[in-house]
Amino acid sequence: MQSKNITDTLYGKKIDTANILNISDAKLIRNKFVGQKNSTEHFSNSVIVVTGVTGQDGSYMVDYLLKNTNALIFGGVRRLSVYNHHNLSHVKNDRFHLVNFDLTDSHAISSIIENLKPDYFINFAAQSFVASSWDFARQTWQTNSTSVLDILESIRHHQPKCRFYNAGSSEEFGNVSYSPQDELHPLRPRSPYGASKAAARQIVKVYRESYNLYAIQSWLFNHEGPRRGEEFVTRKITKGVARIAYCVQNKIPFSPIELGNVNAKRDWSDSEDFVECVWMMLNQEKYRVDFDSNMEIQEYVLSSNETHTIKEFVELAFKTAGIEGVWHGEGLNEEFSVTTQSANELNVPSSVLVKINPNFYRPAEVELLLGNSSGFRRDFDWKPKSDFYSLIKKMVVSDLKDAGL
Ligand code: NAP
Ligand code: G4F
Repeated sequence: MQSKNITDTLYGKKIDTANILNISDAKLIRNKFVGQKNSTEHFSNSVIVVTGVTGQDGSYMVDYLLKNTNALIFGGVRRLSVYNHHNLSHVKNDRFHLVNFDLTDSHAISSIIENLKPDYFINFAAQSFVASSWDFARQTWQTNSTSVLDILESIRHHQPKCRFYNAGSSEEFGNVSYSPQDELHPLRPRSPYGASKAAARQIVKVYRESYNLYAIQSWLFNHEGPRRGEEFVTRKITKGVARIAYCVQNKIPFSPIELGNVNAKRDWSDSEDFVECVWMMLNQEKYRVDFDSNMEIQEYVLSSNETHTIKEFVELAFKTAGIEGVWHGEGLNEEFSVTTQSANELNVPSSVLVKINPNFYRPAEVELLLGNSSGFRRDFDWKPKSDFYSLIKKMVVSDLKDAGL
């Protein structure tokens, strides 16, 4: 009984499966909303299905849509044994509902599209962790590729006017042949994950061209934020920094953060910037500054147009928490330790902040990613609000706050 109570109130919120609608109840809400529709414009009073809403991008997308549209939004969530809705716990709005939905169940996909007849289907659900894609290659393929085909088939049969967005990845470029990578760069994936997104890209294109669907997949370079999953390198670092900062403040000895390839380079943006771009891409006639009605809809690269090593991220994250460090050693013996000056000032109980653990190396690595999003920035007259420095600060400050600092 005791353990049930603890699980039920994990993250201070009760699990309430009654809040997750079955498809019949969702359909009633949808029909009532559509009955009250007061505009015929595609992007007004829309019905939108967003998948992956418990994750980073899906939850930010919901925030964006609730703030910037008058749409009715259904967030697809799969049944799990333990509550995992903490990225959504702040959302209280009559225009947002959760529906039971597993991407690997083609009947569920079909039922959602047939019954809810969405104007938009925004697919952020995926097996999104590259490192796990070697361990679960088939499940990655099923979730990231086959399911996309299932969604397209359902849209074509039941709701061909539905606009479909699928989250593609810079991992599709993989072993890059030139930098920066733009929309013309060849697909050279290095992981089952990258291959699954490249396959999805091809089928989205085929359905767009064969059936004249508004179906697109952008190339998203890495994007982060305080809601980022804790196994991805940025959040692993900022969580680790907060843990160590807490130990330093309370004079508790600490263990270092353990990382793999710290020389890899990534092009990092803010997830909150990108969800806005996704909505703009789905409404090109409204947001493209150069739009004319003969134009084909386009797929775009989204990136910061800067690349940084994992090492740089580490240095800045610790610096933001007031801890200065320095790299020394090579290969597996490389370490990031508190500088002598910082050690004296802070009177730290341990000195090694980061060490290398080869278990975090991958069977094949993408060493460098650097995007060129000038196409999107030009066509939509858009620029990001966040940069590398403000992103790190936002993530570290959030994790320090969670640690009570
Ligand atoms: P994320 O935080 O890992 O979220 C993934 C979401 O997918 C979670 O809500 C997860 O639900 C859901 N999901 C996984 N399998 C599912 C299934 N079988 N049925 C229903 N839902 C399922 O990922 P993210 O960072 O927000 O990324 C969103 C999308 O963008 C993904 O497609 C990812 O591949 C792509 N992308 C991300 C980045 C990036 O840097 N963030 C870059 C390029 C592309 P649970 O909570 O139940 O696990
Ligand atoms: O944070 P990561 O796990 O992200 P990765 O592999 O770049 O994938 C993310 O971005 C893709 C877009 O390019 C998305 F499509 C994908 O869904 C995901 O969101 O790793 C970043 C880099 C890699 O080079 C990795 O080898 O960091 C390196 N790294 C070094 N040590 C580590 C670690 N990565 C993780 N996760 N954990 C480490 O300890």
